[in-house]
Amino acid sequence: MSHPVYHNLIGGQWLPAAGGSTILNLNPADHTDVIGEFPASHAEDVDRAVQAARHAYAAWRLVPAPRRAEILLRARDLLVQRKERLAKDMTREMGKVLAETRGDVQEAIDEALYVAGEGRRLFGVTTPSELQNKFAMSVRMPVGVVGLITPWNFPMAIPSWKLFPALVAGNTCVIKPATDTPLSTYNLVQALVDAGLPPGVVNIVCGSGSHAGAALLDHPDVRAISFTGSSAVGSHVGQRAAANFKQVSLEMGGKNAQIVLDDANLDLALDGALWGAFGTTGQRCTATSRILLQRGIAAEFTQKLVARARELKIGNGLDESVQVGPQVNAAQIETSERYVEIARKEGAKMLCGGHALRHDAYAHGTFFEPTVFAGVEPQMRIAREEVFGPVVSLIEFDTFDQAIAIANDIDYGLSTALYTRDVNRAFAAIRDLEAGITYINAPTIGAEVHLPFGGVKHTGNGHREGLGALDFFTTWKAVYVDYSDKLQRAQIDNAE
Ligand code: UN1
Repeated sequence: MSHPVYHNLIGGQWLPAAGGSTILNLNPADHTDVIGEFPASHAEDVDRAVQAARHAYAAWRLVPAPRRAEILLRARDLLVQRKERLAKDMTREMGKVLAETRGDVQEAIDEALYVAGEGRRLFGVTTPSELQNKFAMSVRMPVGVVGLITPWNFPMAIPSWKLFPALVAGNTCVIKPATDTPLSTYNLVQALVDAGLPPGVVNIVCGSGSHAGAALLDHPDVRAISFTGSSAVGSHVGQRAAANFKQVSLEMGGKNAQIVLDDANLDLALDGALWGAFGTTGQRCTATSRILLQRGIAAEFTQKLVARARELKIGNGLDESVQVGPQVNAAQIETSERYVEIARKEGAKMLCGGHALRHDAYAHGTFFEPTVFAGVEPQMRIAREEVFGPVVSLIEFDTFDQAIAIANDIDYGLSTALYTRDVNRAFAAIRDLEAGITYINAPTIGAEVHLPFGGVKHTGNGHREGLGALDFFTTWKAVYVDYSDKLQRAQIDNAE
């Protein structure tokens, strides 16, 4: 069957990769369903895209920010109109269930509204000068051409977190989407183009990280890189960007803990655990991958969790009754299988799941059963390393202080959740959990776009998306206006 062929978007034109090679994009629920063929780009394509972005920057930076924001608002309206189609495209492309891909498109819609408002804010700071008849202020300037490297698990939301603030601030962009999910990036950028975004302001270059991604990192005209992906790749991205004097924002892995105290509303904590661990088939950087259970409720919680995990309906996410879609590709299935083996060897007890599904309706997809390990000790690899699949570990503890210590005793620091009715412990946890995000009586997933998103330790390098993104996509300029009509020497003429 014939399938669509997509090209890169460079300077407003759709161009194949110079080398002519392509990558097939397959439906992870059914590999016989080909989404399309996308360019496998190399340094030459990236260079063209960066030149187009450089060219467009000259005019785009001068468009008043409120006007730039209006394009985002128009794109938002188009995303609202197209939401259902784009959600279906996304489910076909990366597998998560329709309710969730609708949520992913909605996140881009929310981001557009939030960031468009910033077009009339982009606040700077005025401050008194130490000298008379002198005015002092700080204003935000765009950075220039920015490179965006985005993952497959939120293939529209995460590109929107990066593109929209970059654009409203006056930057021009080259985006390299994950090889598993270019179509959702196309759909997002198409909305911007249809909303009137001038050619070259956003360029798409598809291809692998090692070719297209690396070329973006090395390109001398790219001023900043915003990356979301694994900590292993992020470390490499950070070092390479630093060697090229680029600003870099890294959003990486997690090993997120949900803590359940004896006094918690157990049913609420169960709902949260199931959604946090198996929503998006466990493929969120915010996914719940450790559940810390206080001794008094551990047995009951474990038994109920396993019973409910077994009931989850696995299948093609286009079927509205399905709760858990496929993993995105065969490599992710191998990772889940590998960690199941690691956990078993370490002595963890597998209570359900643990296998890829390959029979009948699952034969052409990459499906993995929701998997629960009990008897997990904090030092085990299964308790410390990110799996990025539907695999969750249960760890028991006696005291609240132990729970906080276990939660913190990992390399990552993205999201955390505490279920309790004790307000004092809730506030102590908010203070003491080492993470960029803490939820009280809500699961580890589900961040809203207008709060800061990001983590500490190996999860990030200090930047934040959402509230904070404009700090990354702008650079401060200090401005002094001396209206005294004479030379005034700071630190000298006004000295005591
Ligand atoms: C991610 O997994 O990379 O907070 C992002 C959440 C979503 C975003 C997740 N809004 O779970």
